[in-house]
Amino acid sequence: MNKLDEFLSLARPSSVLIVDDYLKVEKLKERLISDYGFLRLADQTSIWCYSHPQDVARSEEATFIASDFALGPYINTISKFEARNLVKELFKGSMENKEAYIVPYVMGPSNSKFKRVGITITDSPYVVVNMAILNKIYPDALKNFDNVVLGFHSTASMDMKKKRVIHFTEDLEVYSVNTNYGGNVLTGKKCFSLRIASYLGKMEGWLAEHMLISKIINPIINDFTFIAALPSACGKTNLAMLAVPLEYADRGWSVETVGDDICWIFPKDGQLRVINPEYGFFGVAPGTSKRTNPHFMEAFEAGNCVFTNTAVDLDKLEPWWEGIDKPIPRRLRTWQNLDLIEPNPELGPFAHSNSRVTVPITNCPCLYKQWDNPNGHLVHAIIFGCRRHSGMPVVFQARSLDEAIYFATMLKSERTSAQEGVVGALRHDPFAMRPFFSYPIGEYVSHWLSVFRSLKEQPLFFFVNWFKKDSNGQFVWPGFGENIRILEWIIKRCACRVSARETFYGYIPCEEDINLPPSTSYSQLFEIDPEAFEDELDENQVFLEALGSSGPNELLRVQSYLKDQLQN
Ligand code: OXD
Ligand code: MN
Repeated sequence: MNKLDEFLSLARPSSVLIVDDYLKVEKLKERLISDYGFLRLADQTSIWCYSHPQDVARSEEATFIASDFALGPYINTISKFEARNLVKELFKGSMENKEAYIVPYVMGPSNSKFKRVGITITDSPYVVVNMAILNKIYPDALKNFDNVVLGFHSTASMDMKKKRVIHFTEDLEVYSVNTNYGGNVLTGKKCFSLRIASYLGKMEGWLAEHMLISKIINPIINDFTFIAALPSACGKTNLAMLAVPLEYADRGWSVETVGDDICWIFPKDGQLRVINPEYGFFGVAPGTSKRTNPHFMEAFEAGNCVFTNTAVDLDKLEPWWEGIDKPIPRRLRTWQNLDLIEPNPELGPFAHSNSRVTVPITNCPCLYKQWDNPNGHLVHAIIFGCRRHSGMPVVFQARSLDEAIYFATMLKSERTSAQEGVVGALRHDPFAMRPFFSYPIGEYVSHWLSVFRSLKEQPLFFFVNWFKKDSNGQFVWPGFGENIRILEWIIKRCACRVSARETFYGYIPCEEDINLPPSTSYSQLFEIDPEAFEDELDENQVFLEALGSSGPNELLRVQSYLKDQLQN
């Protein structure tokens, strides 16, 4: 018996449908409307859905890696034996009286040697409809199960206390149960593309990262490619599809998107090639507007989207959320399916702060034409970003590979609503991968160092923070389209067009080399309190020690160099 049959005899669905074409997906979309009370929106191709009120974000506490070894900080481990027993218990009869859907799919361009394939079995039509946007249906995956990543998902009883997402990295299997939230259940996404793929990358010499991929068309370096890691809900999608201000557009600048969330990185002939394994976006809705991300708004208008936990304007049958820059609708359905007439704004928010839009990548008006080039894209710059009101300048460049890896490991960011828990608290988020590590962080850092040391051409490393505030709590940087000014400096550094000012934490722009908007103050953007930095180094020391024996010595060396420099 193969693994799929074994699973089916455990979960016991009443019937099984192989979803090997998009017509079947359309029928399931119909079912979401007829059986689940979701809405078809005015464009006729997009739908609106809502969720269980406690199933609105990724659940880090419920996510596990099955391993017989302790894997260190940020990884919940469960022994393989216990995990197998738990899977049996949680999935036993979980699909009774339900239909099971088998979805074969490919990640990455199907004609690329970098591609990987997966099969997901689920009892949730919502999952199928979303996966058909984010992944490409690929019936060939069913021919041979070798090296195929298998995802097993059941909404079961939706008992939130029994929510689990369990990964067997060596066996290429993921089990997700008692949840229907995208990041927990779209097994091609975080589970496969990050957790399983980064484990495979470690074994095979490549990297799977929580990064966007974008091109900048510009007069300095033709076809410039950068990849950028930012924690969840910190602006990856906005940066990936940045709309440049007129002043830049008139001078031939634009940003074109390759991917907004996941990047697979392959060293090849001494260079770095990257692909986006996904076929769509799963972006945060609140705050998105014609002003903040006009390209994403245009992508929604192209249809075939799934809006989850937004509000709906019932007169226009259009989605609505806080920050959309449209008045609160007269007749509104809230994210929890409550209909209100002329709602009192104080009763809001009406959309959940982590409400999402699932969008086909081909809807993106600024999609790079050869986004799915089977050979991938050559990387010029790597950016790490975070959300911090203090302690990090708006941009700096790392002075060396070791320092870059040190600062990436020590990345910290304020918590957002993309994960369950209290929003705003500063927490370590190494490489913006904290929720997605599947093997010890120290080994992960060593793997990065070994991949980058093998290169003949090194990309440059930069760190950005669009969220720095002044002493009155006001943002010091306007963000969004204006971020192109920072990217311009990054390109100039990559092209060796400008020198830089060295500080105790790295290189920052010389005032005359960066085109700052008139409303900003150079010193506010770049100044960091040396005493606070020193405290942070002490705290980093504790973090490094927690990595234990797997923490590479390079990080300790950078740590003591930074400390000496400060003291001198
Ligand atoms: C996402 C996330 O959905 O990081 O991309 O949570
Ligand atoms: Mn993400």
